[in-house]
Amino acid sequence: MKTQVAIIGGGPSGLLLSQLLHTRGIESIVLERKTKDYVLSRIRAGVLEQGLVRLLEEAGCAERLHAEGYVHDGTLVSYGDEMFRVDFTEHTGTPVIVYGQTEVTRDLYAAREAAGGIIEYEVEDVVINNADSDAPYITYTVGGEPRRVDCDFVAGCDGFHGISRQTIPLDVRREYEKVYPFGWLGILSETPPVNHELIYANSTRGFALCSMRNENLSRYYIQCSLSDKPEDWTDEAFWQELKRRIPADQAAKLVTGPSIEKSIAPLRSFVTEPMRYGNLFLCGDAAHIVPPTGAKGLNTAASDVHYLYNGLRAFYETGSREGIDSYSEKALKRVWKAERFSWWFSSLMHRYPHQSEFDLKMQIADLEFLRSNKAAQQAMAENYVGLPY
Ligand code: FAS
Ligand code: PHB
Repeated sequence: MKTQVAIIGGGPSGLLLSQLLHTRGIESIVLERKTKDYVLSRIRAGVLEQGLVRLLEEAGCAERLHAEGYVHDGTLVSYGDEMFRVDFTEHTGTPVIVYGQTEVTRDLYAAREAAGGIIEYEVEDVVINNADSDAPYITYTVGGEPRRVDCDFVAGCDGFHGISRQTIPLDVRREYEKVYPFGWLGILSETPPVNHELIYANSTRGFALCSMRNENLSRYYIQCSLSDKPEDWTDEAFWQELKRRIPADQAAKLVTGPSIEKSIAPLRSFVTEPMRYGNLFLCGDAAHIVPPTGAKGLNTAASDVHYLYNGLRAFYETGSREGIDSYSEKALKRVWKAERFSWWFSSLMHRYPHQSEFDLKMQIADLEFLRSNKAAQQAMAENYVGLPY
């Protein structure tokens, strides 16, 4: 097969790029390792920045998002029984939209299928050949049958465990990583959310987050040990622990119920530089990872896609290489700001082993400052709703 852009990975990055390219008549093929159902079974992000919303509108995939998504003008932050609100719209004029990544991915699959987009599922043995040439090609197998796609460009959208990043030679790649000494145990329950806005909770027992997907589907997280397994936690134990980490008045109204999904996500900050090697461009989790505290994972994948889409569009429409040549530098500038915010918010809200009494006092002082200072709230709000592309 021959195409203009070969995209490895059928998650939100790869699908959004493919759909945006399609709107400009640029051909692509998406190669996905799993089945569509498997991809849609993953429970991931829940908060969308306006930048991602605008990209989905440009891709013609925002109708359900606007019909079913929830506009959130702010968030709640608690510490012990204290709680305050950071008003995004007051400080930035911009809200966020609460709409699950699963639904974003579902909408993107539907759009690609409606447009006759080529998506190959259950691909294996994917290899990017001649990435640093003008004639890269992908070899892979489906059901043991060898396949090949010749292309102009390759978009590596295959996530943290994909092969694209590994294609960049070690003497070219520089990697930066911070692994956090805890994970997030998350559950999904068919219960009404405890509050109509998210609650980020710092407690002496560890971090907790109260989120939602709709008025009868809630998403909750508690910081847990890296040695924990989901099966170590009964639903009852989870609910009891969550109640001990959020303010008493919120715990009193928490509606509990059976979990329909329970998983543990490890937390890391990770960036690989550069995000380009010849005609291979890395997007999203293939290039960077953030702790989900600041809801930046999916949203930073979106800004990568924005830069790469516009670079490829300029190349095919005008012959200009400026956008693709500046892709890595432009994307990384915003990636590192998202890394900083995610690291800062994680440091503020979690309990770390070996924290001294002084360290804990500094956390509370930081929270009190955020509670009382307009400039501090503005800075947090600007990062949370999404810095400019
Ligand atoms: P993805 O990992 O979503 O997609 C990559 C795709 O490539 C996958 O479908 C995979 O099957 C495929 N693939 C991998 N290797 C391949 C190969 N060799 N060949 C072909 N295909 C291949 N972000 C938030 O903002 N909030 C959250 O709460 C949150 N929770 C998360 C929980 C977990 C467990 C994880 C792993 C991530 C979480 N994230 C969260 C971040 C997440 O939302 C990512 O930022 C987002 O999925 C990025 O999208 P992609 O870059 O498309 O990568
Ligand atoms: C979620 O709803 O899954 C969610 C929301 C905000 C975050 C992380 C996860 O910061």
